[in-house]
Amino acid sequence: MKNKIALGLKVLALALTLSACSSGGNDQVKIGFVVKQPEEPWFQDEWKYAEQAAKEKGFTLVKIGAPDGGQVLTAIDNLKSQHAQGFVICTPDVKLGPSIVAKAKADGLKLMTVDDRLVDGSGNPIESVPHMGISATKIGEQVGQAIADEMKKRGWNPEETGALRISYDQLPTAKDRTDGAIAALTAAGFPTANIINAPEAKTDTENAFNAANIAITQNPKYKHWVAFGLNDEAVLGAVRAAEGRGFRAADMIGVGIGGSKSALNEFAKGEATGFFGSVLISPKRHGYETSVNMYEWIKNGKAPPPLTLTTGQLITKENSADVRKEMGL
Ligand code: FCA
Repeated sequence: MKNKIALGLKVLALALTLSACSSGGNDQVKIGFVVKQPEEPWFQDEWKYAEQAAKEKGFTLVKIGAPDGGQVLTAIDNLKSQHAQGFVICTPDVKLGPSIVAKAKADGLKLMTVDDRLVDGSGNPIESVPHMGISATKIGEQVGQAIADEMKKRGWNPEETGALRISYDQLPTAKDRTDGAIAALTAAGFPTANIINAPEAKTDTENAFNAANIAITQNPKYKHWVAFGLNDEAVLGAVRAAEGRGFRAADMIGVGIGGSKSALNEFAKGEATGFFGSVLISPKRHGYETSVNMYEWIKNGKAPPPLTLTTGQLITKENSADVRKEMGL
């Protein structure tokens, strides 16, 4: 009897040791994915692909929405208390750079940024933090070129056309994108004087609508409008504002950046819309690849590439399904 109990205890002890060992594998890696605007389809897609990486590699993903600086710092502490080893972040304000770097260091967490690159006190990118962003200027140029081509096709006189630059210049990638669009437009002969700056307070549709509405009201002389901004939401806001002022599909050419649900819903509408196209970028690369990079860093000590810039491709109502398929989306 005594022997049997002793054997039973031994078996139990062995079982406990084994279960502790099995959780010492991949499932102990925990990675945070913090985004500034969790309601935006782009960020939901990034999370979706980060989840895919978590499933494939067998780590735990902690998704956190942090729309302001206070919430970013709380999120980092929260990740530490959950025993995460690192996180990927798209910050609500790139100027939080030095605080985010300091906090991650104090909490012993590896840090990588996505979409929006952290800047230091002088506004220069913090190069020590690995980053994946889009090739902002190039993609902006694709937007401007698409608008110029479509204007030509419609035979619009540039002198009678106003361009809405929905701007958010405090974010370098946003400024680069809109500057790229202007460069391509003006290279195609668009008059600089007709480009109206319409600053938005936040990078969502509602704020873009308000910015565009003011700009259109203040510039009643134009017969047609074109619009560009840092993302699809900016351009959708401009398209809605133009509609409200009587500029419908035939008198508006808006080209966004993103190509996620916001753009696809617009393309799926029965009636024509001034939202002509979008430069599709890859939430898969930005969500899946950054998460795998972070995983490799934690698990195998392999640091991510210091800087990765991804490309984009123009989609319109006609070709969006095919191009998305090509991109593996
Ligand atoms: C920024 C924008 C997002 C998305 C991302 C790639 O974070 O705010 O809408 O375009 O870059």
